Amino acid sequence: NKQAKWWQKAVIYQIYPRSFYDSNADGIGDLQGIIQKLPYLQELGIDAIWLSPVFRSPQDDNGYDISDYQDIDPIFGKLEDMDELIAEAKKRGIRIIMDLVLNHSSDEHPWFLEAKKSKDNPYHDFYVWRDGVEGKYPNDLKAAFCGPAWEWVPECGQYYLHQFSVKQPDLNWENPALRKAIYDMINWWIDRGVGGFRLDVIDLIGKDTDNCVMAEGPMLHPFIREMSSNTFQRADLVTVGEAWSATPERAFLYSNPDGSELSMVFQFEHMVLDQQPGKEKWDLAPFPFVEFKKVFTKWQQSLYQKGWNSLFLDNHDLPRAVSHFGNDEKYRVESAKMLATMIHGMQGTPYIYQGEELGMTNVRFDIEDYRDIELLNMYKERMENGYEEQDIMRSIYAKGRDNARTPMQWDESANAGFTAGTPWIRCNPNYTVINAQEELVDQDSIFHYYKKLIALRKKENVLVDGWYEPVMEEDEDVFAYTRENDTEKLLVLCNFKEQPQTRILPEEWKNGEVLISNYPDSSAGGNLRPFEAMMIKVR
Ligand code: TEU
Ligand code: CA
Repeated sequence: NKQAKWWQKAVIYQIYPRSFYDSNADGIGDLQGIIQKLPYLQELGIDAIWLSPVFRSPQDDNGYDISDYQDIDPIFGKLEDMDELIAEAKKRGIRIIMDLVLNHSSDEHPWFLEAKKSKDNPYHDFYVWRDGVEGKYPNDLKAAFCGPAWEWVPECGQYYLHQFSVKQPDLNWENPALRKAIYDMINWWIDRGVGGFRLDVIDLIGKDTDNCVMAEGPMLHPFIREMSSNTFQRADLVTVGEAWSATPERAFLYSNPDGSELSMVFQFEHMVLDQQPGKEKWDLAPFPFVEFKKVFTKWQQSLYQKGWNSLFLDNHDLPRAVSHFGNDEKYRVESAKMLATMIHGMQGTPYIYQGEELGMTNVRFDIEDYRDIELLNMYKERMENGYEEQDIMRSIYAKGRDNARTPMQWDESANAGFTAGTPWIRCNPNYTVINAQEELVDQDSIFHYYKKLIALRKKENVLVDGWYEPVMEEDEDVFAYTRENDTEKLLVLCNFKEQPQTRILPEEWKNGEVLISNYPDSSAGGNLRPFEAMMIKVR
């Protein structure tokens, strides 16, 4: 039997640093703040922290616009703070995963400042340029944050490509000198002791610009393999690529067990089902529950022994899991635990997004209180295009990225105990009832439930290596599946609805041992209360 890799048994916690904990009262979370909260994370039992970008950045897109990959932004601290975080986390058995944004840099990166001076500048070719005349774009490509993906630079008489904001010019991976500079930078971080990397929109780096192919371009996998062999393979790291376009077939390459590319990718098929096909995430559609289950089945079964899944229901770009898929009012606690059971029972590496372990919820602000560039650009564009304001706001409440970016709710004191100053974004007013302090003392809290789930993953091998088989896949209310290896078999049973359910379950389950459940007296009798969930060991 092949030995599992450390990251196949790990649970990873994502921190969005500016919203986690502010140590110096400037209203922005920082590295010293994370260091102070390490005991909390150790208590939860996680193995690694994925840190959203803390590199030097003008913060146009909250750090996903990097102007120096080898320094820390002063709002977060200094390089020494980063070294201290790596060392302090290590003492607690926690590795630090950094978030590399390699598809684009900031327009304030020294490379771009040089590149835009002239066509002959040695750095010009670090970015993607096309000749043209002002006012006539090279093609119709649109930027993710609204408007055309091209920006005119008079000094060069050329346009540069930016798939995200104007301040995020795309890097030109075709240029070997750029690739070498990136590999050197990655190795510099590996030598500083990081535990791995999350690779932002990695599916975009192999683009074929002239044919408007951005995702999964022809050079994508050759570039990843070259990067991996020059960097990641030097150490026992975890690497996770963000790949919105991934299919299982692609994931075989990305997460090939031979280690030639990455450890795993984030794919988003389960996250985009409740939007209108071919439209934007703001164009809401009903949530197709049966389809949702089938997407999980497809990924669970296809990647079995051929790759590795990332398991998640939220992150810094997505709505809060309990608001998105559960019930964030009457059954908030039950449904948050139910969702956790569903995702932590699967094969792959589970990711917990900060505050998910508390059941933090979406927020409803007035437009002035939002901060996210994507959301604000969309609001402006749709207002100009004559959309109804209330429809725009409904989309923002459902899908806006700031839902996930309100400050971590530590306690019931002012500003949720996140800062002694004025927070960069308002807190969710429900922090007086939803906060870490309350949940740490309450043994039945969502926090303690996550703690148990994490501990269970360390104990039950079948959670790591078992085959996934769906049960009652066409059922409109219940999400059920089994996990099975040579010696063990587990049943995961989740009621996704607030209505009680009765199902006839196979005899062999009825005498199983309830390993964990979100009601004090669950049994596999086939009666499920609102959002009831359990894991049962059948043998
Ligand atoms: O997100 C990738 C991405 O495609 C996003 O635009 C995504 O579609 C959107 O946020 C969903 O609402 C990554 C980062 O996770 C995101 O925070 C960055 O803004 C983006 O890349 C650019 O670096
Ligand atoms: Ca601060």
